[in-house]
Amino acid sequence: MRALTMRQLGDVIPLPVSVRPDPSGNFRIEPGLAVSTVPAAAGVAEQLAELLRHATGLPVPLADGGSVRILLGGYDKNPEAYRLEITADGVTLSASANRGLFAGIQTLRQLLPPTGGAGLTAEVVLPGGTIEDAPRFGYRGTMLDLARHFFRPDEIKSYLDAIVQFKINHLHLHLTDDQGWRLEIPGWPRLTAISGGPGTGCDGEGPGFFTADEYRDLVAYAERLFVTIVPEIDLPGHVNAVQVAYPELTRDGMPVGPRTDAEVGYSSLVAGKEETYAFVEDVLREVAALTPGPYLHIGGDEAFSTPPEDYRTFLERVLPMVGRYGKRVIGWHEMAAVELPADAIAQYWRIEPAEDGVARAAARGHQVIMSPADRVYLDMKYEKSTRLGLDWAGLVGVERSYDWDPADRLPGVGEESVLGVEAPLWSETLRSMADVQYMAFPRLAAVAEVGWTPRAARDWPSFRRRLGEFGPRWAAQGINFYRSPEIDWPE
Ligand code: TNX
Repeated sequence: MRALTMRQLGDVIPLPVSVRPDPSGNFRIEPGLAVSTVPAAAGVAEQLAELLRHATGLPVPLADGGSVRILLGGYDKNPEAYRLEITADGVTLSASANRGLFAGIQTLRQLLPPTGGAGLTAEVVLPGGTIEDAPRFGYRGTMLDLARHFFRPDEIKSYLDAIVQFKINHLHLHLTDDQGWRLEIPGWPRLTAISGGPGTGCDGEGPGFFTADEYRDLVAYAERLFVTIVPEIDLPGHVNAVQVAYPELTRDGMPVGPRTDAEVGYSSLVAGKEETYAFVEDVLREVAALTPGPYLHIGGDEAFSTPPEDYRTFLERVLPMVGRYGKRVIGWHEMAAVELPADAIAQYWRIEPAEDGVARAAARGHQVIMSPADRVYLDMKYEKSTRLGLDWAGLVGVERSYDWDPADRLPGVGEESVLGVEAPLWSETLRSMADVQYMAFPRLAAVAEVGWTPRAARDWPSFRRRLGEFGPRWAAQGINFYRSPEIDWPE
């Protein structure tokens, strides 16, 4: 048997809060490896066993007395916190909640060799020592734009599998926009029959939609990975697809044609029409009923063709609906121009600090999700020559997406006001999951560390080195990541 490369205990993304290596505690994986658990953690224990089977080629049953021990309870109040201890006789993972165990499993996974199926032809050794870890921010997200290009549920599941490795715990789905409507709504069948059908999306190349059952199934899959789905219905602008399907929702009731270009800001629901609110209420009620997570995102961005007075009137009617259906509202930061419900969250995407109500909202106690486009928009090109993506917020290399901080980005919005970070991926130029992977990786790994690791513990040289080591892992997983020249990728 030959020794496989053994990882260093701290070679993990995001970097854990505390890493204490102990070389005397290196643990050699041997035939007979088993995972012991308590019944309340059997689900995550099986997820870990499956990863170990894949990495080692061993059968790895769940069994009492197994050398990989999963303990639940009494560790830390933060449900995502965990402790991982590796000694010569085994591995002990503890957390107060299953989601903490799941986070710990993602760490342990990165300490296994990058390629799967090593079997007994190679020796697998885990580095000894103790990791204690907890997130800086509770919300660490990414967004997929399904309106400009639809991705099927199985594709999104594979994307979820890829992002949870970095402890990303929210997936925001941009379900509606001028070019398409991607979720079936009872009573409004033409939304999806017409605006989810053939020829929708940018260049007409992104057709498709979820039935309610498909959406429910996707949300349940995400829940097993401790990811909260955040559905977005973009209002009152970005609604051409609605008006194509239901012309009675235009200002003059006249039909409008479908749009497959990438313009923004030309469409709007009509604040002065009762039909508008009947429609919006049906949609929000249905989306809230289908979504177990706490959030409902109502867009609110780039409503350039909605007069400011109408924008206010519209939101004053619609914001309370979200609360009535039991959800906490999120909107793009433009929403902060109006009086918000106490628990409302603003998602900040601007590229320059500007006084547009976000700091005022923070002063009144609102929380903010940080998504500054010049740092975390995954649809920005890495460099001029990047084939995919846009460049209106500048070029966003890997270091640029890493080397910033959510708590000092906007004066008046400090650590206590920041709920977390989210990296949106708009899909005007994307045509496949391979395109999504190329734009997301490696930058999403950088954003994940920005959201998880304490600021004082982060630095680019360390991240850059750890990221390089991730290359073979992505390659083994078949992920089409961008081999940025900023990183030394091992062969
Ligand atoms: C701005 S950022 C938009 C989207 C575009 C994106 C392209 C925001 C809330 N709205 O409509 O897809 O730029 O980068």
